[in-house]
Amino acid sequence: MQLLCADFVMPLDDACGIIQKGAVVFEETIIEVGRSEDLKLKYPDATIIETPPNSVLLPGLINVHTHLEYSANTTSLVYGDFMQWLYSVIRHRERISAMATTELIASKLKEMLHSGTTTLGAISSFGADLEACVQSPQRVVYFNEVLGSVAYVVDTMYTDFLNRFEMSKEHASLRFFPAVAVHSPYSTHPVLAKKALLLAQEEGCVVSTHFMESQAERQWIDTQEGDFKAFLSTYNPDVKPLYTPLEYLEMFQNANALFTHGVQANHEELTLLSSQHATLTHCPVSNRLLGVGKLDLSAIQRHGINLTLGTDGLSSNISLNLWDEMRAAVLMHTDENLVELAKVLLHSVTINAAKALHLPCGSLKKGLYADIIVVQLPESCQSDMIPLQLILHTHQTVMSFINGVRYV
Ligand code: MCF
Ligand code: FE
Repeated sequence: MQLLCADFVMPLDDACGIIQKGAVVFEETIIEVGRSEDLKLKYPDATIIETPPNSVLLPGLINVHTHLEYSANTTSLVYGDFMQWLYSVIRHRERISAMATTELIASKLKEMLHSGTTTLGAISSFGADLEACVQSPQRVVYFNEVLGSVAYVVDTMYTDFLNRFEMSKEHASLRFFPAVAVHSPYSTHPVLAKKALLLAQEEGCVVSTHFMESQAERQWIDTQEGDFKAFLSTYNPDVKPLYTPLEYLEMFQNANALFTHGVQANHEELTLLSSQHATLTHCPVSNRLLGVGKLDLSAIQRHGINLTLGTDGLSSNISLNLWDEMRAAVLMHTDENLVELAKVLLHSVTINAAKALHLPCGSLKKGLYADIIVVQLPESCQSDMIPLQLILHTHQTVMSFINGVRYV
């Protein structure tokens, strides 16, 4: 049994408080959270771990949306316009993904762990990230992606997806969760999407999808016109949108689903997402680099939608560090109250993310996995400013525990 003390503890449970001179007692799971003075008396046999001054204990961070197979990208892809980016992905993906070896992906996972990410959602297009994900100490929800918009490819694409899903299932554990990703409404044929969603339901796994990311996607689905027409016509000359937006969303009504981006989603779609208890994943840096606009965060909150944060892959980011992502969000959402936004963001990478992924972690609370990080503020700090100052100043953790085991 270990007793970890710090100047501040942020449990990030429903109560939202901060405990000064606090501590967490844990083995593989959390036994108790409270004032360190009280817990030292109550658990005299626990091994005490002290932390440096101005340290803050938090639940390990959860990055619900990344594409590790694109980790070798730095400067190959075209930024600033979604369609130009998509064309560049298609041009370069074979070369980029071949460079993303297990070793490279493992090194990115290690960097993520050092920055405090103890759980992640990995969108896997090819299965090339399986070994690195299985071997990493982090909890991984492994989203096997399915896509293919043309009817005649449905069988081949489903078979390939099913093979990858079955391979990932062989590694299922308390650290590794096979799951399903349906790529998007513009790229995934309804037959393919429905089969994959049925499988997710039978297997009891969570589902991820990209939805309403770009203006081009909005225009295509609403008017059958715009840049997607030319793009999709190369695969099928008389191509039409595969769904209305509501038809697409309704397919997910019985799924535990995470919808990524939603920058171009309208009131009607957000209302439906809310009624389906869906999660929205915000990827602010990716949105900026792909030129798709800025998510209306207050609309997401007004609709009561569970908000999570993702870095997306290095295909549309320069960092997989969630502190970098939260910093970007704080600086980007200029209309939001700064201090309140910082709290919202910390919830989005902890309790909200655990809820979305259906995992018993994401808060410092009795009974949950002891996935705990220690971060250090450079100097003392007024307690109501801690969430904001942490986001502004943190890059790495001082310590990271997963399942009660120390990795950093
Ligand atoms: O989230 C970003 C932007 N939107 C869509 N897809 C991707 C993103 N990052 C990587 N992708 C992948 C996606 O998984 O790019 C491919 C898919 O395999 C695009 S479709 C050829
Ligand atoms: Fe993505």
